[in-house]
Amino acid sequence: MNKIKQLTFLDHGRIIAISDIHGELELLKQLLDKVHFSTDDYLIINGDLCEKGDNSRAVVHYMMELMATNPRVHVIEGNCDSLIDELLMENPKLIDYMCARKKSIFSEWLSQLGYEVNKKTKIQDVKKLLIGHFPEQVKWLSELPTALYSDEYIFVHAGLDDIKNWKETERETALTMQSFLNKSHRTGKYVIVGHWPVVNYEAFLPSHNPIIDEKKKIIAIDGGNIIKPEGQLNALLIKRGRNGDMYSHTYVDFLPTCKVIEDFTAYPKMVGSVGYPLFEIVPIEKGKHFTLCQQQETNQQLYVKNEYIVQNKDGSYRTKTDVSCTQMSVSRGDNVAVIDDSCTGYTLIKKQGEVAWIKKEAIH
Ligand SMILES: [Mn+2]
Repeated sequence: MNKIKQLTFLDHGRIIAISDIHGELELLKQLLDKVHFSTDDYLIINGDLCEKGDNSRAVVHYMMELMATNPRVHVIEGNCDSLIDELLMENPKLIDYMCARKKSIFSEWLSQLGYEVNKKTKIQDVKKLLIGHFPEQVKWLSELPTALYSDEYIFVHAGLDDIKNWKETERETALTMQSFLNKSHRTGKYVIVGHWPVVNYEAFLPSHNPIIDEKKKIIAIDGGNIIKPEGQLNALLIKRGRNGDMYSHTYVDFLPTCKVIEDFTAYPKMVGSVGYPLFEIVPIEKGKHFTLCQQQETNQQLYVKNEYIVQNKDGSYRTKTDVSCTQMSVSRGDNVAVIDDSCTGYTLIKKQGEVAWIKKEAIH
């Protein structure tokens, strides 16, 4: 990669890292409010401002303004933002993408101009049009660094190769590498990444909260905003101090919340989850609400909510989507977010970023 920028952080104050906003301006604003973001803070946006959500254009505009007035605000590119290069390089495949993808900065720009693309549109014409109308935005997006680094941290969207000089990681790899937490690096610094929803990593209790791996020196912060229906936009908060940095986090999401009205004690054997991309399961014992299943690739035994089990054409089984197989104890007065209240007996909830089933009576 060649777009790399060096930063120096003061040894006091706060670094806020947010990734994978995907066009959700409202969530971004809510999150900045929630953490009381001020001009004393460093703010790093770890890529994927654009695509998949409703308002990529506005997120870009908002971040451009914030950066113009605050030297402590920095943005790096994600794979979704780097699509701007396909426009500049006149890649004809981008036309197909624009035709298929309505939730995209390109579609937003073009519809603002009242211009409609079809399969026969020439990429050269679209390039000319967009550069003509949105020159600053196009330039800003195309010049975003791939990585930022300081003495202590490296910020990159997806990951780095495990090589002597991390700067020799290909840009494509840095932007698209999958499940970096299952890999390693030898930079000696903490590497902070988004891109791969943390809930995809296997866990006892499925969670969208940032994962800090002290051994590997990796912090993964993608809360699955937009990509997962129960996902969230995370803020990693790094409190700088002379005796070392302290980490905490918070998040916002769109889920409705309610109060627990009756205590519920979880069945302790119900842990884990079925998640992307390991959806194949073999039912072992059907229960009234949950079926004990064996997850094919891992041989783990999990309790899958019956409504989430579907049969493939060849007669085998899988879950219809990611789903928690965990129960969680809750107490009267707890605040929980409701993810799925449509099943029998149990409701799927999120509490402090963690996703689990509770008895319906606990909230009804
Ligand atoms: Mn990404």
